[in-house]
Amino acid sequence: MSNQKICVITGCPGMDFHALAAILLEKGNKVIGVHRRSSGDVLDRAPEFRNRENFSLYCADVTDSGSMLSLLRDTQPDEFYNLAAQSDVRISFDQPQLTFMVNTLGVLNQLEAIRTECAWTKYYCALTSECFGNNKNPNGLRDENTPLWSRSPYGTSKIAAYHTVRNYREAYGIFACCGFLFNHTGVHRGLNFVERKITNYVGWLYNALKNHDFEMDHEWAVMPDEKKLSLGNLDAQRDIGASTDFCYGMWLMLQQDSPEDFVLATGKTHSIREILDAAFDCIDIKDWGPYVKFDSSMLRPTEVDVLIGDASKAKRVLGWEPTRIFKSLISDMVENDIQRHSRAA
Ligand code: F7E
Repeated sequence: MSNQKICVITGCPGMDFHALAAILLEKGNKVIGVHRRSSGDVLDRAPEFRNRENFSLYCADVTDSGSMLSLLRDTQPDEFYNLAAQSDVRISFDQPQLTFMVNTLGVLNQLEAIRTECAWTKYYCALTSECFGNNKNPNGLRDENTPLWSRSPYGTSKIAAYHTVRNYREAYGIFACCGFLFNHTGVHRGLNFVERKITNYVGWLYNALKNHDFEMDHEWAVMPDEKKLSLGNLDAQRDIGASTDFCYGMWLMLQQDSPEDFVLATGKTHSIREILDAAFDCIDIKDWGPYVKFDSSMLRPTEVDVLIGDASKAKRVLGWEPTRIFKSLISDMVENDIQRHSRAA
């Protein structure tokens, strides 16, 4: 009997989609990438999946219940990974309703479709460390037992999604579980997120300085204001792991005999200043001060100050551990962004 599974992933072609689809295909499964309607070519942002054996696309929107029903009816998946989200925390303050529609109603639509069309499907929902807000355990860490506290419409939408998943698990016996994922990143990270915004800038700066694209006096380090990197709160601290590691953790969650929720994190935290140090160091700039300016529009009305996760349950039950460390991750991203800007020049 074939072990090949049918796996649906929403949120194609986002960062985690890249890593998770690669893991699932590598294991010999069929992968269906669910994407929203768009006028462009979806696989322009994920060209490695073009014409790939066992990979196909399906156009559907998580906010449209009929479209989720059709998706489940047509594909009858063994595993369903929900990675679709309005995932930008700051934008969630500007677009709270959209955030709730995608992140919460979207989950409800998927679970209803599973309940009515194929109740045997194993379901994973991507949650977030934003669900814990500023709450922490006495040791300063957050784990699966830390009380939930939202500090943004994004956090609220994900907490509501958590309760929805839990209720479908308890009420209908659906294998539905959640991953409280702390920050994670990689070369496919969106340019709006702070660590990628920084590595993208450093990649651009490296090429601009090499090609003498603008006048700059190195001695006095006078950088034209419009060429500086605009950032908000540099004191926030985040627990940052690798997308590839975290996606492997998602897969492990669905290989278990019973559905449980897990925190995935590295257990270490880094301020935005440390991300700047690490990224600029890759191009031998020790003082990033002259290249960075403050932008108040990047501040949030309420912020989560310091995030550190405790993934000991994932280690104990799943055998999961992060393999990539912060500095090598940032250095890979800078290298990738240097190459990208060099090709674009
Ligand atoms: O902000 C500060 C900002 O937007 C990180 C998402 O994947 O991880 C991510 O959420 C920190 C915040 O990520 C800028 O104020 C300063 O304190 O990169 P971020 P996030 O809010 O931590 C969680 C786990 C998710 O689930 C989310 O989907 O950096 N910061 N200056 C800035 N942030 C941004 N974006 N841009 C700035 O210029």
